[in-house]
Amino acid sequence: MTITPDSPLSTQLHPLIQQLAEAILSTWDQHLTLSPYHLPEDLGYVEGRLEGERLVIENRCFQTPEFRKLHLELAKAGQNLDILHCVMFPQLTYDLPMFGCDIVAGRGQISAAIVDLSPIGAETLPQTYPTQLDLLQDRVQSFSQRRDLPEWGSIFSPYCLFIRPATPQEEEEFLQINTRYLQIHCQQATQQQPTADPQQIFRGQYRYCSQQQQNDRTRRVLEKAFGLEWAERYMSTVLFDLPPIPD
Ligand code: BLA
Repeated sequence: MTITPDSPLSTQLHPLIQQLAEAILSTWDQHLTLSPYHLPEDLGYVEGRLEGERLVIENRCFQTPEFRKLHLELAKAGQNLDILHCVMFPQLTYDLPMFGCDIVAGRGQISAAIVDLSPIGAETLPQTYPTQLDLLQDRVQSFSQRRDLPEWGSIFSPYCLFIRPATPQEEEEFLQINTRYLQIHCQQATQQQPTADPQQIFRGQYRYCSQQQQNDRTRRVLEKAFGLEWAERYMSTVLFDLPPIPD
C-alpha cells in the first residue's frame, strides 16, 4: 500500500507538521502491516468555519494486527491555526501503551508540541519501554521551554515531552525524538504476543479516552467551527473512540 501524504492540506501546513506527518506515515509503512480503516462516511474530510476562517480537517486511518486504529489528523484554520494530531489505539489483546502526539501552530509559531507513550494495562509502562526510552532522556530534558501538563494529563507517562520549541533546532530535535518514540513503539508492538486481558486493556483505554475528551482547548476549536453536538460526536467517535466492551 502506498501512503505518501498526497493530501491537499499537507503542503500548506507548518513545515514541522508536514515533516512529522511524513515521518509518521513512513514509519507505519516500514514497520507495520497496514489495512484500510473506514471512518464514518462524513468524517474523513470535513470543512467548517472558525471565526470567519475556513477550518479544514483531513483524516488518515489504518488498522494492523496489533492496532485497532492508527489515526493521523491534519487540520488548518485559515492562516492562523495548523494542527497535527496522532493516536495509535492498540487491540484489546495487546498490553501496549497509547502513542499520542499533537502539534499546534498559530501564525507560524508552534505553541505546543507533545509526544508520549502512555501506559494502559498497568500504571507504569511495560518493562521493555523504559529500557529504550531512558537512552533518550538527556535529549528530552534539554529543551529550553517545557510546558506544564493540564490536570487531565495525569494519563501521561514520565517520558512525556511537552514543549514550546524555541528555535528551528528545537523543532528538528522534537521531530527526531517523536520519530524515535514511534519507531520504538512499532518495534515493541510487532514483538509482543496478544495475551493481554481485554477487560483490563479496555479499562485503560477508557480512562485514556475519557481524560483526553476533557481537553477543552481541542473541544472549543471544534465547537466554534462545527457546533456543540458535532464536536461531541467527533471527539467520541473519531478522536478518542472506544471499541465495544469485551465479553
Ligand atoms: C493543546 N490542542 C491544544 C491547543 C489547541 C488544541 C488549540 C492549545 C494550544 C496551546 O496550548 O498552545 C487543538 N488539538 C487541537 C485540535 C485537535 C487537536 C482542534 O488534536 C484535533 C482536531 N492532544 C491530543 C493528543 C495529545 C494532546 C493526542 O489530541 C497528547 C498526546 C495534548 N493538546 C494536548 C495538550 C495540550 C493541547 C496537553 C495543552 C492543553 C492545556 O494546556 O490545557
